[in-house]
Amino acid sequence: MVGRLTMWRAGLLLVLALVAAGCYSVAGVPEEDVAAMDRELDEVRDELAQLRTDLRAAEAALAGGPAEVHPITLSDFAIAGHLEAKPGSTAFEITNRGATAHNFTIEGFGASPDINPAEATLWSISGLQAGTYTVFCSIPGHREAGMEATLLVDPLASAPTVEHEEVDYQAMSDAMTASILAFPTATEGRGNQLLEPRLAADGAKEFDLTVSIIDWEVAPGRIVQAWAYNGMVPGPMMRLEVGDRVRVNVTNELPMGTDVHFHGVGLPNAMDGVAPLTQPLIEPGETFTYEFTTEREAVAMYHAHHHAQMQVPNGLFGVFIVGDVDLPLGTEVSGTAIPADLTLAGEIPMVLNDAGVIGFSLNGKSFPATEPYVFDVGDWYLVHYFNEGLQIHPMHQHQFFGLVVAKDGVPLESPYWTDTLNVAPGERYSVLFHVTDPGAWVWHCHILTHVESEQGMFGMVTAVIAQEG
Ligand SMILES: [Cu+2]
Repeated sequence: MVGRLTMWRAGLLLVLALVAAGCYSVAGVPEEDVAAMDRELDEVRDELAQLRTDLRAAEAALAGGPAEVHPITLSDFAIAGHLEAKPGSTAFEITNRGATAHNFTIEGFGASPDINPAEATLWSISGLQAGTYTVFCSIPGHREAGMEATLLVDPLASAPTVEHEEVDYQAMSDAMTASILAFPTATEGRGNQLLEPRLAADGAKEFDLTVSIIDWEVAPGRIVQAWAYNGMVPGPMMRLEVGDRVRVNVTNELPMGTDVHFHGVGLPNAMDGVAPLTQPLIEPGETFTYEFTTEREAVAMYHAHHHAQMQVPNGLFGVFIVGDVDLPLGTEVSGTAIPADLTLAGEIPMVLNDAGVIGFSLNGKSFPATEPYVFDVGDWYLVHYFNEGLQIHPMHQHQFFGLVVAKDGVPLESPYWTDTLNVAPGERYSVLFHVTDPGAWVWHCHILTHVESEQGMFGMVTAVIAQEG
């Protein structure tokens, strides 16, 4: 622009010079020279016209200012920010403060790209017409979990404030304190309930599983549309002995096909639950029967294999245990004796999940709806971790070391003590704990965004309450 304006001044000088020359030509400059000067004058006029056009465009841009940028914050699971905009061209600076990917979708208009945790993107759009729009995250389950808000598009919409966002640390502290003191909060529904088999005429232990979509209170007041076996998340627990003949009748009431894979159980291939490879898909309304004999001990789980990336995180998982895990009783591990006469005060299945409508959870519940475990000092308890999620979870029990006694149901030749145990998707670990000290001892995943947000504690946290015996 500066260059063009300087040229413009130079042009003016040239015009004046040419006008003076024109006057002079009347007094006797050759006609061909006058014609050349006229051509030059025309060129200068053209250039001036172009400069005026450029100047008007620059003035208009300055008067209108750049398109307004509206700050939007996405979290698990809420949408907040400056939710009003003027029609036409606008932009959203979208920050993901959650622990999982999210996007910002304007109903009937379009969606921003998916944004990873701790990242931000500038989404510029045009053609947005005046009206009231529902905005949400279109990643399955996130809208239902609370990521929905209203965007007002109006010529009189307020402009976003440009000053930097003030962090209210006191409010953050208060929120954390309140969220922790809310533990435990009772919620509707409990998963992992033991399903007693029906003894069939041929001696088989028979179970019925019905698969359907249900309302599930994953956290206090947070109801999601869970995909569930027998109306609970995790599905009912099945416990068997080695050598049992097992029959599991699966009736599908989902809006799509499904199948059931028994993960970690030795099976005939036709019973492996991988449609369409080993069986036809169980279509809506159909029943399929899995039938096999348990051949070895197992700390296993059952879950959908068809569209597992959606069906499992949404709730289609359960615990399947055959026999008991051998404990290294009467031995010494790294200098600590394991009593020969040890009896278990509790055996806890702990199913980990981190995605779908259930999200970060222990046994289908998010803190403070997770179950506390109450023991006396001196008690021993056995935990089976099952990771049905999509991420690793280093599970940390405060104060008590855990003796890892089995991996995927197989007893370890050399058990080992640990206070933090990383559990990857698909893995199961069986861990023996000794309650040595009284108090409320927190027990949680140590990926901190799986347990805490700016709104406080949530997700994969519970506690062992150890009482003086
Ligand atoms: Cu985790």
